[in-house]
This record gives sequence, C-alpha cells and structure tokens, in this order.
Amino acid sequence: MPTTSKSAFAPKLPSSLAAERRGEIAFLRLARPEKRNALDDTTIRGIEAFFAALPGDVRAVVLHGTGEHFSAGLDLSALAEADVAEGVMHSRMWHRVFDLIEFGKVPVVAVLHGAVVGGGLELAAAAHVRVAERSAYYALPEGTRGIFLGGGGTVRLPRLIGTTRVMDLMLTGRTLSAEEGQSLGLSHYLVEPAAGLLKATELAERIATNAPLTNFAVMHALPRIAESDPASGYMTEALMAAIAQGSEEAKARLKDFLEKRGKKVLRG
Ligand code: 1HE
Repeated sequence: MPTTSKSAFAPKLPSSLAAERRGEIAFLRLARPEKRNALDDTTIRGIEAFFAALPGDVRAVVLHGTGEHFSAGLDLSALAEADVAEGVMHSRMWHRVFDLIEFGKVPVVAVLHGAVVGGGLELAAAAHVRVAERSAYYALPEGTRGIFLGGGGTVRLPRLIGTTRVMDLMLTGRTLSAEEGQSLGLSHYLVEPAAGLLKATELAERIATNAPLTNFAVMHALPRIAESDPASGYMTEALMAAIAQGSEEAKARLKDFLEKRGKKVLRG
C-alpha cells in the first residue's frame, strides 16, 4: 500500500498499542500479546489518545490486535485493589474512551480473532463494522470473576444481540463461536484466519470514499434517530437529509451521476 504524504500522525502511545497511517486510513493495533491484549488503564488511555489525535484528513480507522487473541478484556490484575468509588470512576473512564470511538470523527472497522471476551467484546462493540476471523470466539466471563460489565457492554451488546442473549452469556459463561457470533449479529463479515486485516482495510478504504458528512450522519444521527420516537426520528432524518444533500460535495456527486460519471450500483 502506498505511504502517505498526508499530515503526519504519530500519537504518543504506550507500548501496549501501535499506530500507523496508510493514506486516508489509520490503524490502531493492540500490541500486548504476552497478556493477550488485556486492557489496563494505560492502554485505555492510549486508545483515548489515539482517537483524540486523529488528523482531520484520516477518513476511517482499522482496529486490530497482535498475537493469538483480539483481547482478553479487562486487565484483572488491576481490579484486586480498587475500592467502590475507584470502580465507578474506572468504568466511567472506559465509557468516555469507548464513546470517543463510537461517536468520534470517523468510522472504525474492527478485526476480531481468537478471544474477544469481556471488555474486549465491549471494545469491539464500540466499533462500527466488525470483521471476524473464523478463530474468533466471544464470551462474557464477568459472572465467573464476580464482577460485571463496565465498558458500556450493558448498553451496546443488547443492541447487537438482544438483552436475553447477553443474560445467557453472562449467567452461563458460555462461549459463542465465530459462526454463532456472525449469525447473531456480533460480526458483519466472517473471513478465514489471517484474512481479517485485509478485508477490514478494503472496507475502510471503501468507507473513506463516502462523503465525510454522510459518514458523520451515519455515525452520529442514525443511531440516535433509531432510538428516538418515530415522529422525532422522521423529523431529525428530514433535517439530516437536507443538511447532507445541501452540501457542495453531494451536489457534485449527484451531478457526476446524472452526467454518467458516477459509479453504478452493481450486483455484489
Ligand atoms: C491476563 C488476562 C486478563 C490473560 N487480565 N492478565 N477476562 C477474562 O476473564 C479472560 C481471562 N483470560 C483467559 O481466559 C485466557 O488468558 C485467554 C483465553 C484469553 C488466553 O488463554 P492463553 O492460554 O492463550 O493465555 P494465558 O496463559 O491464560 O495468559 C497469558 C498471560 O496473560 C498470563 O500472564 P502470565 O504473566 O502468567 O504469562 C495471564 O495471566 C495473562 N492474562 N488474560 C490480566 N484479562 C470494563 S469491565 C470488563 C470486565 C471484563 O473484561 S471481565 C473479563 C476478563
């Protein structure tokens, strides 16, 4: 892939993370394989630093992990000493950071492989598109550890697979295979082992060709409209549609199509 002449992107990250930029796509890699990419405070703050520092000309992000597993979730070694107040603040920090992913500047495509468990699944759920390799498996082992979801999973996961399935995962500690995750909606794409990064990069490049305002509307307006009452939703949709189509970019793209320069929608 070509290297970029676009604005430099070298956020200061801990050793548990690595960032790279290729053209309009930025890559964030969980890089703590010796601890199965368990998420400690330093890593969570590093994720925040990455998303906060994204240059305006990056159009999409790919999130992936080094080693055999995407993420073993919360670094359990950090929990032993925390008191109740620290626990609340800790969970609120995860909320803040994962919100920055979900409601950030650009769409995020996550590549899932191996264990995607606990806080790792909560992190994955904050992304917009999920590509799972066949090695991926999902679990919420919080019940077995005597703890609870704390990284936004109680909000995001029921939206993906339904409250009763989250209950089942938490109560029984069972594991879902990559195929089960795909059929339930945890992943959007299911690919062979080691093929996830390429697929995610292709998707990110495709996403990067959309009008930025449309991508913004998809990330910020769509989920809020979907959760509002229908009357408010239709009104907000109308306003968002008018804002998007009123942009210079939309006008140029529509003109291209009408003058036979735009791409046709072809069978996949
Ligand atoms: C860890 C963690 C961790 C591994 N925190 N250190 N998450 C869990 O309950 C999952 C716990 N982890 C596992 O079940 C397994 O480690 C895996 C299935 C993910 C991987 O197994 P394996 O055989 O490849 O690795 P391992 O030998 O178990 O672990 C390698 C090292 O990583 C080892 O450390 P070492 O110093 O002995 O080499 C492990 O201790 C360490 N490690 N996972 C800390 N999670 C915001 S609330 C979210 C709540 C949750 O996320 S709860 C779910 C926590």
